Amino acid sequence: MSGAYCLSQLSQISSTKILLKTSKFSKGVYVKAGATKYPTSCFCRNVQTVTYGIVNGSYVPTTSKTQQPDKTKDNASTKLESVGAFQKLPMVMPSVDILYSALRKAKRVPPTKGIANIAKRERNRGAKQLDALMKELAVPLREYTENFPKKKFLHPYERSLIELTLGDGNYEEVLRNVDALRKKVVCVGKERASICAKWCNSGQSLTKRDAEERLNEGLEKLEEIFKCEGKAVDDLLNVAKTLRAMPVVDLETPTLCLVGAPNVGKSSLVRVLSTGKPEMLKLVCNYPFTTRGILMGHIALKFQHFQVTDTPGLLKRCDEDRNNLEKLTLAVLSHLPTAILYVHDLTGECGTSPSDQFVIYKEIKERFSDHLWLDVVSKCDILQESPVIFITEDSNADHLELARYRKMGPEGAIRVSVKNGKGLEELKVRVHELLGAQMDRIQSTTSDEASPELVT
Ligand SMILES: Nc1nc2c(ncn2[C@@H]2O[C@H](COP(=O)(O)OP(=O)(O)O)[C@@H](O)[C@H]2O)c(=O)[nH]1
Ligand SMILES: [Mg+2]
Repeated sequence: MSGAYCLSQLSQISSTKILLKTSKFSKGVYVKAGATKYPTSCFCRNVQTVTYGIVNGSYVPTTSKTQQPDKTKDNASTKLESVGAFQKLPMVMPSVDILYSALRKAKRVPPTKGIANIAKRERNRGAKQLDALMKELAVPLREYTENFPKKKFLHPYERSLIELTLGDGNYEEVLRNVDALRKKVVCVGKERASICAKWCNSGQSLTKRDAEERLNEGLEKLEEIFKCEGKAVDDLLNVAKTLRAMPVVDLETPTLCLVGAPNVGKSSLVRVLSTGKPEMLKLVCNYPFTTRGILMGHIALKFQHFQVTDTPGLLKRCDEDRNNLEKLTLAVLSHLPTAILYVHDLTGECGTSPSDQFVIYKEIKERFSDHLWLDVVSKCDILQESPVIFITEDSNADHLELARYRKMGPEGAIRVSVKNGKGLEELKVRVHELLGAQMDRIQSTTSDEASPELVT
């Protein structure tokens, strides 16, 4: 293994790995869902947290103690992965490393023993070396295409992450390109090996020199193909790196998710609430964003472990106009069982007017009303007595609820400041209560599904 390869592999290991845990649950279970039976097994995975089945049209976590052989590998359109699939992606070698390692190995392949005739021995050596090169190049590519999960089998949260960060269809396209390269390598490799193995050409038997030439031509051809089209593998390597760096949420650990407009103080609060230093998870959005980060922290309280994370800020606009970072926030809230800490900045500092924040808040609250919820008004150290009204707004059009929101935030909201510490103790207590309630929810869901009706 080359040094370059080792380094590149190391760089692909994400810090978020620590969030994964080995599952106690088995896989490959059939859950009876109404009249329809859906297999929920997951392919090629031995680490799993919660599997998802489709029950009455929605994703429901399923667990079981029995095991079913994985007979449904190819036809299970309803097989769904648990979260954490990105941390289990195969390590991808850079294309140059695959190529040079394959060339080195192929060139060491000796001819079959006991061939006395020199020309024949050379032909045999050439054919074997070309065959070996073809295999050394094709095998890793096959492993990648087989072991990168099919998007449709992923947990909906991770499917959204793929679409939002790589762009719609790009994940599949990269895998298709890798497979096309593999097919080409196999086709050309076989063809060149058989040309090399031929003992004659137009009635003239091939000499040792002819065989050597054919071997070199074959090696060069395969090398050329791999050099020209190896970009597919490097694209896959980048895809793997990007996906491994994605925020991972363990579905069995209660998670507090901070939501609100941009710059309202979400990340600052994640830092305050985290015990230990939160990790910065880079969101490498190639289409069309540059690198952004999301803070992910952990809360250890009274022997319990919780997760806390912020989300990209939401603006006042309709879903069609939302950028991918905003869509990511919605994906987190739609697909993950998180408790929400909604942050309101009524100071006008964040750039989104309180009335716009009110509109966003109302929409999100309505949409995700089933989530456990806590509201905070941030930056109370600089909060003025008189409500902030942006010049562009018509304050006469205010209704009572908005006027109240501008002044106090939503009913029951806690006022906090990370600058002077006000309200933080109360916030921590309330957050702990909220996460405790979230834990109860998770446990009751798990025990509800601990004994699903099994169909064998
Ligand atoms: N005065 C004051 N500024 C704050 C407070 N919390 C956050 N900020 C500032 O508000 C800005 C945005 O904060 P940040 O946590 O990055 O917001 P996010 O975009 O919602 O994650 C930063 O400049 C913070 O220093 C606070 O309690 N008081
Ligand atoms: Mg932030």
